[in-house]
Amino acid sequence: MRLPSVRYQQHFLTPQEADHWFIWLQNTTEVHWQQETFSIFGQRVLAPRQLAWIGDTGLNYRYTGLDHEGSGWPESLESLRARIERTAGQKFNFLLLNRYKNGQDYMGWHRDDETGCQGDIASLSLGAERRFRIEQGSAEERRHIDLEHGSLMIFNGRQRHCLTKTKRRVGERINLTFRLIQ
Ligand SMILES: O=C(O)CCC(=O)C(=O)O
Repeated sequence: MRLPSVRYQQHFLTPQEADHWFIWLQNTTEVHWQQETFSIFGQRVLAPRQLAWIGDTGLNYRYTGLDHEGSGWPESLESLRARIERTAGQKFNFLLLNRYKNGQDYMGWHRDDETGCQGDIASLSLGAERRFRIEQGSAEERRHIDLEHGSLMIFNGRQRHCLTKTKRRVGERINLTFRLIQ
């Protein structure tokens, strides 16, 4: 598989660490899950997943017309953030978390190219394995990676990408994307 703009580390976390973070994220009161709505052909529809975010205090990541303001990082996530920064070779000041309850939850094709987005995105996967697709240059040049529990993928968010639906019976998945916002 030729994936020049994507670095994938299958066993970034040990199975024990991956289980720990998955359970922690499902239960902690430090992460505030919500289901956003977005506009499609003039109508508000519920996003097919749950979302939460964490960011440096005062930082606002605005996308799909909505503000996402940071109010500081929980102490418990600091060592994970530092480890991911070391692996990626860059700083991260914002974290978006997506929670897919089963194979019918997904994220459609999009680019993370809002003004202020810098560097690469580091994406940590927990829970059910799901298929991520990314375009490389042109729409015809698509690649996919099946993102495993405890894996880390570092990619260029300006390239169109998505997380596809699946008819397979899969359980919950939580994805953390570490970002650098100006
Ligand atoms: O859940 C995933 O792996 C995809 C996340 C994604 O595409 C994004 O956050 O921009």
